[in-house]
Amino acid sequence: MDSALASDHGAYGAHPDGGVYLRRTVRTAAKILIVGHFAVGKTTFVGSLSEIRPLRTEETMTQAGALVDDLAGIEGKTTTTVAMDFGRLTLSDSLVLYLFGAPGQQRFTRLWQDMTQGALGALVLADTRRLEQSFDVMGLLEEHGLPYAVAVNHFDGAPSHPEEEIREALDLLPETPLVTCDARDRISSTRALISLVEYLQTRTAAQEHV
Ligand SMILES: Nc1nc2c(ncn2[C@@H]2O[C@H](COP(=O)(O)OP(=O)(O)O)[C@@H](O)[C@H]2O)c(=O)[nH]1
Ligand SMILES: [Mg+2]
Repeated sequence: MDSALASDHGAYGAHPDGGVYLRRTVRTAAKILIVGHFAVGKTTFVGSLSEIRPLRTEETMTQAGALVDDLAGIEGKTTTTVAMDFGRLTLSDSLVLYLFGAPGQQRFTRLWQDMTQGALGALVLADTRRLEQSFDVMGLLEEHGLPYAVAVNHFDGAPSHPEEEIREALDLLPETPLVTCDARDRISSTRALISLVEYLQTRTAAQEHV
């Protein structure tokens, strides 16, 4: 053992199994889900934000998949997420987010059992051209008791509605944050995630005062 390590152990009184390293990195890691229907921009969002090369599990859509996935209006898309996207974003000195992008199609319901384990909350991406397609994913989050914020991912040519109309169409609770973003833009996507994290922090603080 070198002298620096030896003195660290002395200073922190830590077991020489590495616990000392955890104490010195005062970081909270939070697991956050990025969810939404087919082609809403999940892979793009995680890719824009991740500081590590995002792990993607995509495969070329098969004919069989094409029959199931609704391709109306998005004919150019030839791949779809079959499992999940994974990325990491350091939001501040004390907070690291692990991002799990996951499909909302009903046939992936089982994946949700695993994916929601340990997750703090979710960002639901929505598209104003197909708002009703967000209900499945919001329903799944509610079933799993996971708090969420909604980010409307703005696509070119998609109608923009007043916030109140979108809230009403999605039947959002008054406290559920609703923001807009461009999943291709890192700053815009980071802002959307910050709204979710702030919401989660407010909820935690409120629960601690009950
Ligand atoms: N115009 C526009 N296109 C986007 C945006 N986000 C994603 N896209 C495109 O929409 C398509 C579907 O996005 P993708 O991230 O693969 O969706 P996913 O199925 O939810 O992972 C891709 O061709 C993206 O380049 C956006 O904010 N604006
Ligand atoms: Mg994807």
